[in-house]
Amino acid sequence: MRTAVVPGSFDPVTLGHLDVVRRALAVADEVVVAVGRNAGKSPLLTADERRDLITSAVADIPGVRAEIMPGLLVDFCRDLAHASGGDVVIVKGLRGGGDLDAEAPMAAMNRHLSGVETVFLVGAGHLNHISSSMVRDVARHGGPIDDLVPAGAADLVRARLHPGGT
Ligand code: COD
Repeated sequence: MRTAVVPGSFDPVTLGHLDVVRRALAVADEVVVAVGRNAGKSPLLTADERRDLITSAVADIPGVRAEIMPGLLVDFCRDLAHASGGDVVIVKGLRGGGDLDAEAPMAAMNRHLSGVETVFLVGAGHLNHISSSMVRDVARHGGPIDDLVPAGAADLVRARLHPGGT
């Protein structure tokens, strides 16, 4: 059994993230979407909210589930490997060179810490412009985000950014 861990902040999860999650099944028997904390970011949504949005979005994809990752990604991977008795690989999406510059040191550090490898999937061209930060920014200024995120996410982001409904 091979498990792919797809980690991220997912604040909120986007259609770009979900494309990578689906495609991760090409390299693993099951996929665990790990909702983590990026030390450089202050999340808009709670970890429970971010996990629940993903759980709803992947409900129709067998072999995919979402969990909160409380600490280091490598510790999360090690615990999963112990629980399943199988192999774990990290899977991430790359939208372009900027992502590679950011992701390569993380992949090297995770391999250094634990030996776990990271597999990169090239982002789908029509989704490469989507990021959680841009979704939040568009919504903050009242723009439409419904075709960038899965059902339920847009309403939650808008409610959090505009509690009075304005
Ligand atoms: N198409 C394809 N891929 C995409 C798209 C898209 N449209 N949008 C985003 N992605 C990819 C990103 O390249 C990234 O790989 C991934 O999706 C997640 O993106 P975000 O923005 O949701 O998440 P990040 O980058 O903030 O997540 C960082 C982590 C939480 C994974 C990282 O900080 C982490 O591992 N934290 C746990 C603590 C830890 O282990 N730290 C040491 C790391 S070396």
